[in-house]
Amino acid sequence: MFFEQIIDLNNNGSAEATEPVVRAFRVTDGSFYDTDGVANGQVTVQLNSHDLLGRDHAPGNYLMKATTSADKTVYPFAVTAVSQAQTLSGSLTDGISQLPGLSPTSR
Ligand SMILES: [Ca+2]
Ligand SMILES: [Ca+2]
Repeated sequence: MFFEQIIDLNNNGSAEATEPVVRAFRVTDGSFYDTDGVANGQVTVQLNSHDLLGRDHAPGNYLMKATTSADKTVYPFAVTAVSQAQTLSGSLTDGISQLPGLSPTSR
C-alpha cells in the first residue's frame, strides 16, 4: 500500500495534482511498518511526529491518500497549532560587530 500525505491547500477534501506531497511511503501488509505485524489483508500505520521541524506536521489541513493496485482512498485530517508563548533571542552582526539599534533583549 502506498501512502501520500498531501497539503489540502484549497481545503476541499480532494487531492489536486498541484497540491504538494509532504510525505510518501510504501508499507507491505505484515512488514515491520505494518503496526498490526501480521499479513492479514489490513495495513495499520502509525505516523510519527518526532521531527519538530518536519513540514509534514506543520499546522494545516492535509489528506492521506492510500493507494493499492485495486483501490484508492483519501482521508482528510488537520494538524492544529498549539498556543504557546514564543520568544526569539540572539544577536545580529555585520560579520564583525553588533548592528546598531538592536539589543540582546530585543524580541
Ligand atoms: Ca484540495
Ligand atoms: Ca497487517
